[in-house]
Amino acid sequence: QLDIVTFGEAMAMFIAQETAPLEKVNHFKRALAGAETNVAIGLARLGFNAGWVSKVGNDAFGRYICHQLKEEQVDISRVKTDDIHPTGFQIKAKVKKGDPEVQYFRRGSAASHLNPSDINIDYLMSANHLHMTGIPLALSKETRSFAFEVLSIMKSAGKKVSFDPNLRPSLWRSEEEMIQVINKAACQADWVLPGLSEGKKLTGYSDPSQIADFYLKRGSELVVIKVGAEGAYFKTKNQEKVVPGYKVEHVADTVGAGDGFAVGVISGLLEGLSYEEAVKRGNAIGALAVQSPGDSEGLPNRKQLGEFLKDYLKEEC
Ligand code: KDG
Repeated sequence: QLDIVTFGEAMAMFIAQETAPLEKVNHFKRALAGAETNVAIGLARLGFNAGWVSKVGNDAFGRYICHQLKEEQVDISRVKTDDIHPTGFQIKAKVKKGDPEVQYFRRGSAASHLNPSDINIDYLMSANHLHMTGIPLALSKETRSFAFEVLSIMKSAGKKVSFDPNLRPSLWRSEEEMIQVINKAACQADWVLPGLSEGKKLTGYSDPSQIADFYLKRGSELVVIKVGAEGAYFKTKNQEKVVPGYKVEHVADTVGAGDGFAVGVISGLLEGLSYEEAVKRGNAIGALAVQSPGDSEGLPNRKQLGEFLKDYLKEEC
């Protein structure tokens, strides 16, 4: 039995160890990347049974990804090995401030060949919740069909769905297509978790309340909009609130913060926390995530989360 299932592409990631343009960097450290695997790892660290569905190549990167996920107790029993197509990878710059440059080497990867024939209904039905992001919608026609079919199967079975748009414009042919396809998925989700600039791009509104209304009117239960260091704004049919973020002394890397945020919100709601408490936990895990250079390194276990919140309360007094 799974608490949550997710799917998408994981990649080997090479993080620059020197602050320089990527073409000048000589030293990289290997880590794991993938928005959905970040969320699965974060939830597993908090004690949830999380399963991830995908394809990896029959190569060193594919074996590395599976090894890391097994170590993290993420269920990978439905991950297939593709003997023809390789595992994708990415390189990430080191920056003093702001978002680092990322270059992908993923076109035609094993994961981008995930298609509807890879769906195992029993496996999906064994999960209570689906978390998905907009990335698989961009990877290929096959992954897009896979994603929409999984979404429809889970919705028809009455399961809740969380959706993080995770806009990656470089993976799309056009902005119009990106907006149209992402919104088609987002509007079927129960919990929609965009960043503010993503929400603006997707809805055409700049006010968080109007962005939220766009999805609430189309059937979503909850919209949570990340507003960076300031925290997050959430809205439901009868409640709305800005939940302040946590102060972070040193930001090592902003990539992965949104996935940490999703871990907090999803875990909180699955545990029955109020919307506000769940968003607060999202802010806390987002704040922990930005303090480490890897995407998932900073995601806490229960003890680390408890300690962070305790220390923070002390500082506030
Ligand atoms: O959210 C973090 C992701 O951006 C990163 O892990 C890589 O999944 C990734 C992607 O496709 O950008």
